[in-house]
Amino acid sequence: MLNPRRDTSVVTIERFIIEQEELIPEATGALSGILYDLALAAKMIANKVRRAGLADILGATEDQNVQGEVQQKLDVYANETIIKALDHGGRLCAMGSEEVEEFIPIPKKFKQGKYAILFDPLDGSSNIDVNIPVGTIFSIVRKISTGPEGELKDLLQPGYKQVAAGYVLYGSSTVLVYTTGAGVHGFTLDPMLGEFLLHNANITTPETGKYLSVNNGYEQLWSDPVKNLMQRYRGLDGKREAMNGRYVGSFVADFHRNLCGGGIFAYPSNAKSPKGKLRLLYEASPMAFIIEQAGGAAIDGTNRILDISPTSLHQRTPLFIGSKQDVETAREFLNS
Ligand code: FDP
Repeated sequence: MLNPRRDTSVVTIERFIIEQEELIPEATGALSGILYDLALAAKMIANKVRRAGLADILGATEDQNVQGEVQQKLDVYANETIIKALDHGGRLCAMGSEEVEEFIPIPKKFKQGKYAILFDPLDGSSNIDVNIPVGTIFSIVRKISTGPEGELKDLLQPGYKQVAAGYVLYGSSTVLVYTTGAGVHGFTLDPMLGEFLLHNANITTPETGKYLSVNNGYEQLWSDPVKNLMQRYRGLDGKREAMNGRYVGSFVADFHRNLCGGGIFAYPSNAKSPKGKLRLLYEASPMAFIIEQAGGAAIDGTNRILDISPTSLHQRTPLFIGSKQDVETAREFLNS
């Protein structure tokens, strides 16, 4: 039987964005424009990722990124593609990339806009060479500085100020999921048409779920409360059914599976990484906006991720994100 939404979907991302924009009388189209540009960049990156084993784009460059990690060639390609897709439209005043140490200004030759964007161009990139899904994450905020050009403070805003956030998963198909604060919507790239088609409007995540995504390799470095929490999730204290362990090691892939099936992704602090690994502005905050819109929750162990005021572009945060009840369990264990 045909699934009328999926099998005959003629709702392209462009049409969907326009229809959403029409619901907001004061909208100028600038945010819609940024989302189109991101969809274009995503198609270009997807095209490159698909050809990764064929063209000379696998492997590392000679450089390290700001986190001291070796940069993959595709990291660099994805970063440049997003910057070039977005810098000239007159809609943005500043950009921040997980791959770039400093804030990225809009070149003077282009008009300045009223939004700022932060993005992780290719998350999970240590997986690229072995054909495991990777992703792009983005977060859009309003300009708050009053001068003619964007400033660092435009990027350093708490997550509850986001006007849009989303991710692209380059997996068995390419999926783009975003929110502008009115639900979470998912699109799949039809590679023959070159269009993102709506496959799931108003995605919600289960209240509690079956998937547990955590890197158990850090167990000996965890605090006792974190160890006890993981015992609970694994059903070892007899108080809940064991969750299924699933850890791709690509945050976007782990997040997407858990958004759809329910459960929790955790990257706790550990003795070697007291702030965990994930970046507040490029990873945790946008995904927190999405999960809350889908009915889930995200905390750093104690605080709601969206309430944290960032002090630097690349700051890290511990993260517990997913189904509401499973995140609540984390809060109980880590604050008792
Ligand atoms: P990567 O370093 O491959 O870019 O934050 C980046 C990230 O991947 C996440 O996508 C992933 O969830 C995490 O790191 C994996 O870290 P561990 O190897 O420490 O588990």
